Amino acid sequence: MKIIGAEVIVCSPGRNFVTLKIECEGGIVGWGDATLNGRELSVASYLRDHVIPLLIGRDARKIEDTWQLLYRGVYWRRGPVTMAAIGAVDIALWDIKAKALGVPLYQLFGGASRDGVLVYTHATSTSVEGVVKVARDLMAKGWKAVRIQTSVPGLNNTYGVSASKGAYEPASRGTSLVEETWDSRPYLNWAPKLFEGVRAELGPDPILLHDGHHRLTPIEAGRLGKALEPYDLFWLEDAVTGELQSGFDVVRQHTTTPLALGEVFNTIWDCQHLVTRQSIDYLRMTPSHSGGLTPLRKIAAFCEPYQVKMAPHGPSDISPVALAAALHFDLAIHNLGIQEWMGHHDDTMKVFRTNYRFADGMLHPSDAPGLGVTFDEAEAAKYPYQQAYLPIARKLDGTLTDW
Ligand code: GCO
Ligand code: MG
Repeated sequence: MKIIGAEVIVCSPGRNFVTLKIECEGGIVGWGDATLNGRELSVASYLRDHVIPLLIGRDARKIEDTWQLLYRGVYWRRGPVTMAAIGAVDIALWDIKAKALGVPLYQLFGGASRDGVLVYTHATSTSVEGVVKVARDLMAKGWKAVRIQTSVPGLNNTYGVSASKGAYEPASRGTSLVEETWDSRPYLNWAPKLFEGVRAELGPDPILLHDGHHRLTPIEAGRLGKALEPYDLFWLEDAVTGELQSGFDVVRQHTTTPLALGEVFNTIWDCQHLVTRQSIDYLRMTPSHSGGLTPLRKIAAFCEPYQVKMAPHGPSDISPVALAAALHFDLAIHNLGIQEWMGHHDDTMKVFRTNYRFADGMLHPSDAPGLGVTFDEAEAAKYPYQQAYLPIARKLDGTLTDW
């Protein structure tokens, strides 16, 4: 099964996506997601200029060997651009293999370990009352798990809260950078009050999550986790940036609130200490940004004996192709925690046609052969790429800080 063609398609149906198409002898086509929010064209070039010339003529069935070639055979390893490019190739090759065998991809990973994948989505608002209303509406639609974010009194433009009405979308089009403000003190005082108010209204049953988006120091995160313990969070995500893996040992000493981390990680080397020290509970790595399903399955197996569960990142900047890849992975592995599913813009769903099934708070990737997602190239051509950037954050005195 020789690879006879590969193409990168950059489009912007609601937001930017970089999609890889790999075509084989016999006509089977596989799809991969190479989207890296705010740096899309760098991955497109990496694929077009450096990876695709190596793929043509290779046997599409040799997924492990191709992965090793693109990772080990380059000398310059790791990093978000490299790993997003390798991830797109790997996802597309798994799509091809499953299509060639006529099975949904999860069957190649040992079959389904569960009936469906528990998913969470986002409830955001400027107030406790507002976020409670959004969460209630979501639960009425069948959601069992909801991430709660609100504005922080005293801070402008907090992470996770839309400036305009509608779903939260962090990247903004054009070249002027959106600036958020950050100060840990008002946030640390606000977050426990927020969850006290939400639990008082929603009761003990709903699964509630929260994302700190890398902004606290380890000791601040320890204080927050401790203050949130009475409100039974499923997790506190990205309390501290992940580069300092031992920082999470400090957080862990101070709280039993479960900790999640890893949406910006690319390889097992980003989480090795965190996992073996058992200083996190959920690992947020996702196939597209982590070099694909081949390494992510190994990472899941590495996490299993340490009781760390996988919980792939699934915001709108993960395309429906990578989300489907994550769902097949989630359905099959033993140590699944939860899957994020933020949903996509209507225009995105005109380009990517999915067969997901949502019921009772769970999502199923479908039983169509392969990933179960098709990409409409003619429709994609209607939405040309638009430059977009993620926001930045500054402290109240103007110092640039982690967004
Ligand atoms: C999440 C994430 C996203 C990121 C986004 C950046 O938990 O869903 O934190 O909202 O900010 O993926 O591109
Ligand atoms: Mg996050």
